[in-house]
Amino acid sequence: MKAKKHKTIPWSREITGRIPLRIFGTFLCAAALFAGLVSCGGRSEAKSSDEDSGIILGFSQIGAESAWRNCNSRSVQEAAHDAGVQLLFENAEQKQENQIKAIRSFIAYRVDVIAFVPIVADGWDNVLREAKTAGIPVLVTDRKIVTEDPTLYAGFIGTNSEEEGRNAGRFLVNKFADEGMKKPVRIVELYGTEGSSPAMGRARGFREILADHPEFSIVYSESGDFLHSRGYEIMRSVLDSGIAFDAVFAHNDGMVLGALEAMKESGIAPGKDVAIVTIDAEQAAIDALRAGEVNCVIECNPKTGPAIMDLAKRLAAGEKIPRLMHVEERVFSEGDVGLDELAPRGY
Ligand code: GZL
Repeated sequence: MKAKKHKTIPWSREITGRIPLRIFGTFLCAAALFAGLVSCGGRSEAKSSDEDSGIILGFSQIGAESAWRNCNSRSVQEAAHDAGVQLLFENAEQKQENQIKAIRSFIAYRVDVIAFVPIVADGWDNVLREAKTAGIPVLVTDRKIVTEDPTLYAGFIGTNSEEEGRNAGRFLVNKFADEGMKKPVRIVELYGTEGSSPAMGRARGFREILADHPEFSIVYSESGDFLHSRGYEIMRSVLDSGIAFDAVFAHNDGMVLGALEAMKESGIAPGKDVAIVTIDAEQAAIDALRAGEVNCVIECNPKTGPAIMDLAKRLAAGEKIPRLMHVEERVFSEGDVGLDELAPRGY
Protein backbone atom coordinates (compact mmCIF):
# COMPACT_ATOMS: atom_id res chain seq x y z
CA MET A 1 0.00 0.00 0.00
CA LYS A 2 1.47 3.37 -0.98
CA ALA A 3 0.89 6.29 1.34
CA LYS A 4 -1.12 8.83 -0.60
CA LYS A 5 0.63 12.17 -1.35
CA HIS A 6 -1.21 15.11 0.24
CA LYS A 7 -1.90 18.51 -1.30
CA THR A 8 0.09 21.30 0.30
CA ILE A 9 -0.27 25.02 -0.28
CA PRO A 10 2.65 27.45 0.22
CA TRP A 11 1.37 29.23 3.29
CA SER A 12 3.64 32.15 2.37
CA ARG A 13 0.54 33.26 0.45
CA GLU A 14 -1.50 33.06 3.60
CA ILE A 15 -1.88 36.37 5.36
CA THR A 16 -1.75 36.00 9.10
CA GLY A 17 -0.71 39.55 9.91
CA ARG A 18 0.15 38.89 13.54
CA ILE A 19 -0.28 42.22 15.32
CA PRO A 20 0.41 43.21 18.94
CA LEU A 21 -3.33 43.14 19.57
CA ARG A 22 -3.13 39.35 19.25
CA ILE A 23 -2.72 39.05 23.02
CA PHE A 24 -5.67 41.40 23.44
CA GLY A 25 -7.49 39.37 20.80
CA THR A 26 -6.75 36.16 22.67
CA PHE A 27 -7.95 37.75 25.89
CA LEU A 28 -11.09 38.93 24.16
CA CYS A 29 -11.72 35.51 22.71
CA ALA A 30 -10.83 33.71 25.93
CA ALA A 31 -13.26 35.92 27.83
CA ALA A 32 -15.96 35.45 25.24
CA LEU A 33 -15.18 31.74 25.00
CA PHE A 34 -15.51 31.40 28.76
CA ALA A 35 -19.00 32.84 28.44
CA GLY A 36 -19.71 30.16 25.85
CA LEU A 37 -18.06 27.21 27.61
CA VAL A 38 -21.44 25.80 28.67
CA SER A 39 -22.95 26.59 25.29
CA CYS A 40 -22.48 23.14 23.69
CA GLY A 41 -23.74 21.31 26.72
CA GLY A 42 -26.91 23.38 26.97
CA ARG A 43 -27.99 27.01 26.92
CA SER A 44 -25.74 29.22 29.02
CA GLU A 45 -28.15 30.02 31.86
CA ALA A 46 -26.12 33.04 32.91
CA LYS A 47 -27.03 35.02 29.83
CA SER A 48 -30.47 36.04 28.66
CA SER A 49 -30.62 37.18 25.07
CA ASP A 50 -29.53 40.75 24.45
CA GLU A 51 -31.93 43.25 22.99
CA ASP A 52 -32.11 42.59 19.24
CA SER A 53 -28.83 44.09 18.10
CA GLY A 54 -30.26 44.83 14.67
CA ILE A 55 -27.29 42.99 13.21
CA ILE A 56 -27.75 40.33 10.53
CA LEU A 57 -24.90 37.79 10.28
CA GLY A 58 -24.65 35.36 7.36
CA PHE A 59 -22.82 32.21 8.48
CA SER A 60 -21.71 29.43 6.10
CA GLN A 61 -20.91 26.19 7.93
CA ILE A 62 -19.16 23.18 6.34
CA GLY A 63 -21.62 20.47 7.33
CA ALA A 64 -21.99 17.93 10.12
CA GLU A 65 -19.00 15.62 9.58
CA SER A 66 -18.03 15.26 13.25
CA ALA A 67 -19.13 15.79 16.83
CA TRP A 68 -16.73 18.72 16.85
CA ARG A 69 -18.49 20.36 13.89
CA ASN A 70 -21.92 19.88 15.42
CA CYS A 71 -20.77 21.52 18.64
CA ASN A 72 -19.26 24.39 16.65
CA SER A 73 -22.63 24.91 14.92
CA ARG A 74 -24.54 24.83 18.23
CA SER A 75 -22.08 27.30 19.71
CA VAL A 76 -22.65 29.75 16.85
CA GLN A 77 -26.44 29.36 16.87
CA GLU A 78 -26.83 29.66 20.64
CA ALA A 79 -24.41 32.58 20.85
CA ALA A 80 -26.32 34.44 18.12
CA HIS A 81 -29.52 34.00 20.12
CA ASP A 82 -27.87 35.15 23.33
CA ALA A 83 -26.25 38.14 21.57
CA GLY A 84 -29.45 39.26 19.82
CA VAL A 85 -27.82 38.74 16.41
CA GLN A 86 -30.09 37.65 13.56
CA LEU A 87 -28.35 34.59 12.09
CA LEU A 88 -28.71 33.31 8.53
CA PHE A 89 -27.10 29.86 8.95
CA GLU A 90 -26.29 27.78 5.87
CA ASN A 91 -25.01 24.17 6.03
CA ALA A 92 -22.90 23.42 2.91
CA GLU A 93 -23.03 19.62 3.24
CA GLN A 94 -19.26 19.36 2.63
CA LYS A 95 -19.31 21.20 -0.70
CA GLN A 96 -17.30 24.37 -1.37
CA GLU A 97 -19.65 25.34 -4.17
CA ASN A 98 -22.52 25.39 -1.67
CA GLN A 99 -20.52 27.72 0.55
CA ILE A 100 -19.85 30.05 -2.35
CA LYS A 101 -23.57 30.07 -3.22
CA ALA A 102 -24.44 30.79 0.42
CA ILE A 103 -22.01 33.72 0.57
CA ARG A 104 -23.52 35.11 -2.64
CA SER A 105 -26.98 34.85 -1.11
CA PHE A 106 -25.75 36.71 1.99
CA ILE A 107 -24.43 39.46 -0.29
CA ALA A 108 -27.75 39.66 -2.15
CA TYR A 109 -29.57 39.82 1.17
CA ARG A 110 -27.17 42.60 2.20
CA VAL A 111 -26.28 41.12 5.58
CA ASP A 112 -24.17 43.29 7.86
CA VAL A 113 -21.37 40.74 8.29
CA ILE A 114 -20.42 37.42 6.71
CA ALA A 115 -18.62 34.67 8.63
CA PHE A 116 -17.68 31.26 7.27
CA VAL A 117 -15.67 28.11 7.87
CA PRO A 118 -13.76 27.50 4.60
CA ILE A 119 -13.90 23.75 3.96
CA VAL A 120 -10.63 24.03 2.02
CA ALA A 121 -8.04 26.80 2.01
CA ASP A 122 -8.07 27.71 -1.68
CA GLY A 123 -10.65 29.10 -4.09
CA TRP A 124 -12.27 31.96 -2.17
CA ASP A 125 -10.87 35.11 -3.80
CA ASN A 126 -13.65 35.69 -6.33
CA VAL A 127 -16.59 35.47 -3.94
CA LEU A 128 -14.76 37.42 -1.24
CA ARG A 129 -14.03 40.12 -3.81
CA GLU A 130 -17.80 40.32 -4.42
CA ALA A 131 -18.37 40.74 -0.67
CA LYS A 132 -15.70 43.43 -0.53
CA THR A 133 -17.31 45.27 -3.48
CA ALA A 134 -20.63 45.09 -1.61
CA GLY A 135 -18.93 46.62 1.44
CA ILE A 136 -19.68 43.58 3.66
CA PRO A 137 -16.89 42.65 6.13
CA VAL A 138 -15.92 38.97 6.26
CA LEU A 139 -14.75 36.97 9.30
CA VAL A 140 -12.97 33.69 8.60
CA THR A 141 -13.55 31.14 11.39
CA ASP A 142 -12.09 27.77 12.39
CA ARG A 143 -10.25 27.02 9.17
CA LYS A 144 -7.93 29.38 7.30
CA ILE A 145 -7.85 30.49 3.68
CA VAL A 146 -4.96 31.20 1.36
CA THR A 147 -5.27 34.44 -0.58
CA GLU A 148 -3.04 36.91 -2.39
CA ASP A 149 -5.18 39.79 -1.13
CA PRO A 150 -5.29 40.32 2.65
CA THR A 151 -8.01 42.96 2.31
CA LEU A 152 -10.53 40.26 1.31
CA TYR A 153 -11.26 39.41 4.95
CA ALA A 154 -11.14 41.30 8.23
CA GLY A 155 -9.64 38.63 10.47
CA PHE A 156 -9.46 34.97 11.50
CA ILE A 157 -10.57 33.33 14.74
CA GLY A 158 -9.94 29.67 15.34
CA THR A 159 -7.42 27.09 16.38
CA ASN A 160 -3.69 26.80 15.74
CA SER A 161 -3.48 23.65 13.63
CA GLU A 162 0.31 23.68 13.35
CA GLU A 163 0.67 23.77 17.13
CA GLU A 164 -1.85 20.95 17.47
CA GLY A 165 0.33 18.90 15.10
CA ARG A 166 3.51 19.85 16.98
CA ASN A 167 1.92 18.77 20.28
CA ALA A 168 1.06 15.41 18.73
CA GLY A 169 4.65 14.99 17.58
CA ARG A 170 6.06 16.06 20.95
CA PHE A 171 3.89 13.53 22.76
CA LEU A 172 5.04 10.60 20.62
CA VAL A 173 8.70 11.63 20.78
CA ASN A 174 8.52 11.91 24.57
CA LYS A 175 6.57 8.69 24.97
CA PHE A 176 9.00 6.56 22.98
CA ALA A 177 12.04 8.35 24.39
CA ASP A 178 10.73 7.67 27.91
CA GLU A 179 10.55 3.99 27.04
CA GLY A 180 14.20 4.18 26.04
CA MET A 181 13.26 3.02 22.59
CA LYS A 182 15.73 3.96 19.91
CA LYS A 183 14.30 1.42 17.53
CA PRO A 184 12.28 2.70 14.58
CA VAL A 185 8.84 4.11 15.43
CA ARG A 186 6.45 3.52 12.53
CA ILE A 187 3.41 5.79 12.36
CA VAL A 188 0.07 5.54 10.54
CA GLU A 189 -1.46 8.98 9.93
CA LEU A 190 -5.22 9.41 9.52
CA TYR A 191 -5.23 12.64 7.56
CA GLY A 192 -8.07 15.16 7.57
CA THR A 193 -9.79 16.70 4.55
CA GLU A 194 -7.33 17.22 1.67
CA GLY A 195 -6.55 20.90 1.16
CA SER A 196 -8.09 21.99 4.46
CA SER A 197 -6.01 24.18 6.76
CA PRO A 198 -6.39 21.91 9.83
CA ALA A 199 -5.15 18.88 7.90
CA MET A 200 -2.26 20.71 6.25
CA GLY A 201 -1.37 22.53 9.46
CA ARG A 202 -1.50 19.46 11.69
CA ALA A 203 0.53 17.46 9.19
CA ARG A 204 3.13 20.22 8.90
CA GLY A 205 3.47 20.73 12.66
CA PHE A 206 3.73 16.98 13.26
CA ARG A 207 6.43 16.55 10.62
CA GLU A 208 8.34 19.57 11.95
CA ILE A 209 8.81 17.81 15.29
CA LEU A 210 9.61 14.41 13.77
CA ALA A 211 12.25 15.99 11.51
CA ASP A 212 14.63 16.05 14.49
CA HIS A 213 14.00 12.38 15.28
CA PRO A 214 14.93 10.18 12.29
CA GLU A 215 13.90 6.99 14.10
CA PHE A 216 10.27 8.15 13.62
CA SER A 217 8.69 7.62 10.22
CA ILE A 218 5.19 7.85 8.73
CA VAL A 219 4.72 4.48 7.06
CA TYR A 220 1.19 5.18 5.79
CA SER A 221 -0.98 8.27 5.48
CA GLU A 222 -4.43 8.62 3.94
CA SER A 223 -7.23 11.18 4.13
CA GLY A 224 -10.26 10.03 6.07
CA ASP A 225 -11.98 13.40 5.61
CA PHE A 226 -12.39 13.70 9.41
CA LEU A 227 -15.04 10.95 9.21
CA HIS A 228 -15.50 8.10 11.74
CA SER A 229 -16.45 5.68 8.95
CA ARG A 230 -13.34 6.49 6.91
CA GLY A 231 -11.10 6.10 9.96
CA TYR A 232 -12.43 2.56 10.34
CA GLU A 233 -12.04 1.76 6.61
CA ILE A 234 -8.47 3.05 6.41
CA MET A 235 -7.37 1.18 9.53
CA ARG A 236 -9.13 -1.96 8.31
CA SER A 237 -7.21 -1.82 5.03
CA VAL A 238 -3.89 -1.05 6.77
CA LEU A 239 -4.34 -4.07 9.04
CA ASP A 240 -5.41 -6.30 6.15
CA SER A 241 -2.36 -5.19 4.14
CA GLY A 242 0.01 -6.29 6.91
CA ILE A 243 1.73 -2.91 7.32
CA ALA A 244 3.54 -2.95 10.69
CA PHE A 245 3.17 0.14 12.85
CA ASP A 246 3.80 1.30 16.41
CA ALA A 247 1.65 4.45 16.60
CA VAL A 248 -1.36 6.19 15.09
CA PHE A 249 -1.65 9.96 14.63
CA ALA A 250 -5.23 10.93 13.81
CA HIS A 251 -6.12 14.46 12.69
CA ASN A 252 -9.39 14.17 14.60
CA ASP A 253 -11.22 12.04 17.16
CA GLY A 254 -13.90 10.91 14.72
CA MET A 255 -11.37 9.06 12.60
CA VAL A 256 -9.45 7.63 15.54
CA LEU A 257 -12.61 6.22 17.12
CA GLY A 258 -13.33 4.37 13.88
CA ALA A 259 -9.73 3.12 13.77
CA LEU A 260 -9.98 1.83 17.35
CA GLU A 261 -12.90 -0.38 16.31
CA ALA A 262 -10.86 -1.90 13.48
CA MET A 263 -7.84 -2.48 15.73
CA LYS A 264 -9.93 -4.20 18.40
CA GLU A 265 -11.53 -6.44 15.73
CA SER A 266 -7.98 -7.59 14.92
CA GLY A 267 -7.11 -8.30 18.54
CA ILE A 268 -4.90 -5.22 18.89
CA ALA A 269 -5.09 -3.36 22.22
CA PRO A 270 -5.00 0.33 21.20
CA GLY A 271 -3.15 2.50 23.70
CA LYS A 272 -1.07 -0.50 24.76
CA ASP A 273 0.09 -2.44 21.68
CA VAL A 274 -0.04 0.75 19.60
CA ALA A 275 0.34 4.35 20.82
CA ILE A 276 -2.60 6.57 19.84
CA VAL A 277 -2.63 10.37 19.61
CA THR A 278 -5.62 12.34 18.37
CA ILE A 279 -6.97 15.89 18.12
CA ASP A 280 -10.30 17.54 19.08
CA ALA A 281 -10.92 16.29 22.67
CA GLU A 282 -14.54 15.28 22.18
CA GLN A 283 -16.05 13.35 25.09
CA ALA A 284 -15.61 9.92 23.51
CA ALA A 285 -11.89 10.54 23.05
CA ILE A 286 -11.48 11.68 26.65
CA ASP A 287 -13.36 8.56 27.75
CA ALA A 288 -10.98 6.44 25.62
CA LEU A 289 -8.02 8.24 27.23
CA ARG A 290 -9.39 7.44 30.68
CA ALA A 291 -9.85 3.79 29.57
CA GLY A 292 -6.24 3.58 28.34
CA GLU A 293 -7.25 3.05 24.70
CA VAL A 294 -5.83 6.42 23.66
CA ASN A 295 -2.58 7.91 25.01
CA CYS A 296 -2.93 11.60 24.18
CA VAL A 297 -5.84 13.89 23.23
CA ILE A 298 -5.09 17.39 21.99
CA GLU A 299 -7.85 19.94 22.43
CA CYS A 300 -9.24 21.83 19.46
CA ASN A 301 -11.85 24.18 20.85
CA PRO A 302 -15.15 24.34 18.87
CA LYS A 303 -16.88 26.79 21.22
CA THR A 304 -16.12 30.00 19.37
CA GLY A 305 -19.73 31.21 19.04
CA PRO A 306 -19.60 33.98 21.67
CA ALA A 307 -16.30 35.34 20.33
CA ILE A 308 -17.67 35.28 16.77
CA MET A 309 -20.72 37.30 17.83
CA ASP A 310 -18.53 39.83 19.64
CA LEU A 311 -16.37 40.22 16.54
CA ALA A 312 -19.42 40.45 14.25
CA LYS A 313 -20.81 43.31 16.35
CA ARG A 314 -17.47 45.11 16.18
CA LEU A 315 -17.27 44.67 12.41
CA ALA A 316 -20.87 45.86 11.99
CA ALA A 317 -19.91 48.96 13.97
CA GLY A 318 -17.07 49.60 11.54
CA GLU A 319 -14.32 48.65 13.99
CA LYS A 320 -11.07 46.96 13.04
CA ILE A 321 -10.50 43.54 14.66
CA PRO A 322 -7.29 41.57 15.31
CA ARG A 323 -6.08 39.89 12.13
CA LEU A 324 -5.32 36.53 13.70
CA MET A 325 -6.94 35.18 16.88
CA HIS A 326 -6.01 31.68 18.06
CA VAL A 327 -8.11 30.27 20.88
CA GLU A 328 -6.33 28.67 23.85
CA GLU A 329 -6.11 24.89 23.82
CA ARG A 330 -4.91 22.16 26.19
CA VAL A 331 -3.23 18.76 25.86
CA PHE A 332 -4.61 15.77 27.79
CA SER A 333 -2.14 12.90 28.23
CA GLU A 334 -2.21 9.46 29.85
CA GLY A 335 -1.40 9.71 33.50
CA ASP A 336 -2.48 13.35 33.82
CA VAL A 337 -3.80 14.18 37.28
CA GLY A 338 -7.48 15.18 37.29
CA LEU A 339 -8.57 13.43 34.09
CA ASP A 340 -11.58 12.02 35.93
CA GLU A 341 -12.56 15.48 37.17
CA LEU A 342 -12.71 17.08 33.72
CA ALA A 343 -16.01 18.87 33.04
CA PRO A 344 -18.27 17.22 30.40
CA ARG A 345 -16.92 18.22 26.99
CA GLY A 346 -20.28 19.04 25.46
CA TYR A 347 -19.35 17.34 22.17
C1 GZL B 1 -10.52 21.89 13.19
C2 GZL B 1 -11.82 21.55 12.48
C3 GZL B 1 -11.87 20.07 12.19
C4 GZL B 1 -11.97 19.17 13.42
C5 GZL B 1 -12.78 18.04 12.89
O1 GZL B 1 -10.38 23.26 13.38
O2 GZL B 1 -11.96 22.27 11.27
O3 GZL B 1 -13.03 19.79 11.39
O4 GZL B 1 -10.73 18.75 13.94
C6 GZL B 1 -13.82 18.79 12.07
O5 GZL B 1 -13.37 17.19 13.85
O6 GZL B 1 -14.50 17.96 11.21
